[in-house]
Amino acid sequence: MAVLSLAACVAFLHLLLLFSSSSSLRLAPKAAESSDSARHGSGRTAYHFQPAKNWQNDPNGPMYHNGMYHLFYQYNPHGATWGVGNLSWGHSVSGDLVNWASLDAAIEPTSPFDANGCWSGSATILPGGVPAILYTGISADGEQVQNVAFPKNASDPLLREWVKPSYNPVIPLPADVPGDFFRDPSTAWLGRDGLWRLAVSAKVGNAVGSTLIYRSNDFRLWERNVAPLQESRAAGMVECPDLFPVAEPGAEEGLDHAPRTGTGVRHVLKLSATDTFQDYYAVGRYNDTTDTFEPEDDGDDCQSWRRLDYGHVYASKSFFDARKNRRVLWAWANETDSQADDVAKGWSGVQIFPRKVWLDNDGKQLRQWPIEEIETLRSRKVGLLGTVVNSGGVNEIVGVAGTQADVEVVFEIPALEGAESFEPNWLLDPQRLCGEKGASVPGGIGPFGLLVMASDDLQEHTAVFFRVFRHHDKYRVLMCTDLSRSTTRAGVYKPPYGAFVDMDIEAHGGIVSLRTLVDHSVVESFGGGGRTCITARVYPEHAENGNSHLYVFNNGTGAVKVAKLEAYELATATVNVGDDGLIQPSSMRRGEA
Ligand code: DQQ
Repeated sequence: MAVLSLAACVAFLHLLLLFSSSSSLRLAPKAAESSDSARHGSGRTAYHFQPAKNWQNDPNGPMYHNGMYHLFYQYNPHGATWGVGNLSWGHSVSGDLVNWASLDAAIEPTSPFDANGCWSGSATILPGGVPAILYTGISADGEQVQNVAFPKNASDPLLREWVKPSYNPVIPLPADVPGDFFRDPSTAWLGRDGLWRLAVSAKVGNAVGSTLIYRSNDFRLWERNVAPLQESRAAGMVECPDLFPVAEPGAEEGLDHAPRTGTGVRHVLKLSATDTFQDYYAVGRYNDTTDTFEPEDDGDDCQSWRRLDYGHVYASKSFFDARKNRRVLWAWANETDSQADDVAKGWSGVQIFPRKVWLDNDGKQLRQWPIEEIETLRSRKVGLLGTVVNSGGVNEIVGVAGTQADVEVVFEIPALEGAESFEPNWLLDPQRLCGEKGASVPGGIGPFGLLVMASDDLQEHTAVFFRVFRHHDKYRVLMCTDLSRSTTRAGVYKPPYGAFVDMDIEAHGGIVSLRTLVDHSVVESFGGGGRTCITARVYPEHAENGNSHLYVFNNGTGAVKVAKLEAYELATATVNVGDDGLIQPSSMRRGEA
């Protein structure tokens, strides 16, 4: 009892600290220490978002509200697997999107309209500042329906308790949609006519991946628009729709959903396709009268659109961050080891490090970049300037812990003419090309890049690299993450990942940049200034107990110059941990402290 009250006092002091600043949670990161190795066993991350234990999948309802960031997430409180009927909305809060405190689940499957699970959805800040959650409930009859929930006390800065009105579901299953194909309401937005809109995924009639629009004037009675927002007829079910406006090409600020007039305004539609388990997006025109979306350059099938990430990322969701006037993206990066491994370690699933997203200068593609708050974790720094890496060269970057690092490197190709010639059919399947031309296959210009999470003897390493090809009078840049040597452990999925970077390297003076975030089991890479992103999950055996190394390499014939390299060791963020003095209000209430 005495121990409990002491713990409660410590927790209360932390709670006071928590609110001593209106705009930021005082959850401090701590330097990477050897004692962290137990915590990081089996790939547990140091600064990517994870609950303390159990299963998580999609990010849900991210928002910035009253000086606080909220992240909800699909959570199974009863174990490390998905657990269909158990899904709840886990809930954490943060002052900086880096350090997080865990709260009680916001929504749990306790009502007839969600008795079999509370699935994905979004948050909307209503006029007057009160947030609302829209989510999919799996009803007692096993049907997917759309529900609403509101804070019990909107002036609670943590928004700890949520109320599900008894008038739910606000959108029952339509007659032409099968019971298990109607889900994932988007953030709602107000049209110029004063009506709310939301987008929701459905399979209408025969195998059509539709995104439907519903309108409402009171957030309670919703009416379906006859036309869908978009149809991906060749795709199966699509999920987790995200429609958002983007500022003019090259402008990095984000836009909220306020109605915008004029023909210049463009939107991005992101869909998650169940057939491929990938997220796709198109830049296009959203017509706010007909509530339809036309991709500008891409066809109707979302599976022919650009991918948000060419690695292992799904069910992404963005939100407008009014604090910093930017659009921020979250996404789920699932495990790639076995389910038995997940059960043994007691957890599964991480979120990508939050990314700022904006429309590139070319007006066609998004750029993505880790939010600047990551810099608060940076500690030791090492660098290179103007180092030439000759053919076959492998230069170690010494001085930062290779399991928790942020590496930014600018490569310069002195002579692009040495590039291999390109076969046009390679455009069809860059992932396969990365498999055939892995890091150990020499080329003309490249492969060159980083070896991360490398063991002393290099038996284990993950290669993130580029190859440059000559295609008629143009150059094409291929970016790959080669997992073939990432771990010696059996039973891990180790595909090659790859995509072309949509940039003119010649016009950029032969320069291409790479940024890679390394976090125990996550290797998250941004090529060409965030035009191409590849997130991989890795499970190197050597990293369980100690050193991991970092190298720059060049396995091409032509020399490559490292115009600039900055590698930072990153401290361990405070992410939903309850056993090191951090406040955890939910445990306090349950007397578990
Ligand atoms: N995950 C949720 C669904 C969504 C899917 C269930 C996407 O709402 O469609 O956990 O990963």
